[in-house]
Amino acid sequence: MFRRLTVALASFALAGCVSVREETTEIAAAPTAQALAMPEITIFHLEGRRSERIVWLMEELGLPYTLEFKRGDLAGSMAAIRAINPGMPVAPTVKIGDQVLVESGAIIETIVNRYAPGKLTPPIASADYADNLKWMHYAEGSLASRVIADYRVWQIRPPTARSPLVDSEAVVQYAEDYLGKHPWFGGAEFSTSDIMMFFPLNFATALNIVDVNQFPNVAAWRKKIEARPAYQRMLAKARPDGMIGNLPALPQHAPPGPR
Ligand SMILES: N[C@@H](CCC(=O)N[C@@H](CS)C(=O)NCC(=O)O)C(=O)O
Repeated sequence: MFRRLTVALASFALAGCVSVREETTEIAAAPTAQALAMPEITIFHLEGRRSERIVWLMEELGLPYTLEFKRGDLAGSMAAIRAINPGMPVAPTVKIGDQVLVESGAIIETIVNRYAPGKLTPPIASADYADNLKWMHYAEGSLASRVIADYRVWQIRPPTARSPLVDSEAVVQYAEDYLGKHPWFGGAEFSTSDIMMFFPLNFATALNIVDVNQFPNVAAWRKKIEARPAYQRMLAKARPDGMIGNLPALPQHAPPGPR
């Protein structure tokens, strides 16, 4: 399906003055997607960990799923993950029909694009669409990777100076700045990137990797998330006893000066 787009192109005439030429280009418009029939979806879960993203997504979409975990027993839940996915035993591991998947971002995109097309996703031609996709990838690619690396290093050797490279504070600050101008990570509306961003932002602040007080926009966004009925349903089902197996927080450290 195509729509015609008229593009105004500036071109320089030989005389040196600027003229405007009209060109017509054909661009593919988003096809009207039809939801596919959904096979059984089983979420192999660890309480309080990234597999909550998929439970939360299914609650937001109102889609059915089976949740597999051993309540209050992270090692037992992990054994079930290892049994189904010995090569990459991580949470989430999700079985969609016969296919076993890892990587929460890929799982979320697969479920939305196949079984709930257009839901929790900004319109494809909008700037919000690209922002949503950016934060979907940023959550693991830039944010989680850096805060987890800093957490591990700082447990052994607390920071004394800001890194000249992009560090934990910088990756959270970038999110903070965006939330100063937009209500959600997908721009105007709650979208899939909010689900992706919640875990690493929470990890960064709850474990003192960054100082929560420096990021008021993130704190306000977090309150809006926690008020969502689907988030609360997720907590009731996926974390019925609250957070278990807490990792130790870092000692509160003053941010060691500017970069
Ligand atoms: N990038 C992956 C990360 C998955 C991941 O590392 N999950 C953690 C729990 S939050 C895990 O299973 N860790 C077990 C391990 O590293 O051995 C995703 O987004 O799904």
